[in-house]
Amino acid sequence: MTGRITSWHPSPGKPRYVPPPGSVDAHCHVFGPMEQFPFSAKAKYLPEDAGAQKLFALRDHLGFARNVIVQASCHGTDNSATLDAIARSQGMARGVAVVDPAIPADDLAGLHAGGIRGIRFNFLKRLVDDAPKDKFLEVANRLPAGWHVVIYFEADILEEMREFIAAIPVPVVIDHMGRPDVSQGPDGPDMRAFRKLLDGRGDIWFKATCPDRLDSGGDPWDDFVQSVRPLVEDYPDRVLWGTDWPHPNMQDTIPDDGHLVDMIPRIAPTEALQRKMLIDNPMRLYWAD
Ligand code: 0GY
Repeated sequence: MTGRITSWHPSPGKPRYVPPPGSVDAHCHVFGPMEQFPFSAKAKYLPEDAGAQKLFALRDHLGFARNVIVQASCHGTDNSATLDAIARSQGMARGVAVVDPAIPADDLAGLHAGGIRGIRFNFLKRLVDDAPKDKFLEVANRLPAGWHVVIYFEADILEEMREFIAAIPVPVVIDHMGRPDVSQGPDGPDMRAFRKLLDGRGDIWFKATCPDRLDSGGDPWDDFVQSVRPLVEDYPDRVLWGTDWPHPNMQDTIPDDGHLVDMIPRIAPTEALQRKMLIDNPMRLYWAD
């Protein structure tokens, strides 16, 4: 692997859009610091440190109140950096872990005590070596009460994911809507297939995230807005939003986080929708207790 990479904006702009008080950035990560929390030997990228203090400074700068920290693949199944960030948040962060499917029940309970409320199954071949569906299902069947599963996959494998997703016994959150091709528009095949997935179960949620990953047209991400806004409007109780900071692997097209926030009213055009997406929905999933 080559040197460490920086994938986040050095000085994101102040957004014009002001999120309602109590808003949750429901998809972000921490990297390191490496000296304290070394990266996994299996990591597919080696980022510069982007720890809790930087994340909380960004949260405040953007006008958010809370974070959901998703364990990034570069830390493998060692969730220490994520747990440390949650512990430093004074109750304002919760997390999603990545675990060895053979994890003992006591360790799951320990993660719960540390603020974890879900586990993530990553199916991106460029990020992980394997994604054993049978083992994933086994651990999904013995999660602590109130937890959910987060799944990251790309649109080209959605069809082969249907049976697996149907067998998951807890709510399911799909990262970045399963990465549809947003240039197809809201009625294109990718969005239609994704809607079919949502229509099959009332407890599948999605993150309306990562225009920078999904829209090759770039900022201000008009294709993303055009494709995603109808989805947010049609499934208002199942949508989450997040910055994706520090934007793993986006070193070539680093988004300005202020601009990401300014996109919120374009995909959730009413105050009621914004409240659901930024507060009510993530609070239900991550701070139910
Ligand atoms: C994301 C997307 C990516 C990376 C990871 O765990 C990760 O390393 O999730 C990606 O490279 O597409 O959600 O942060």
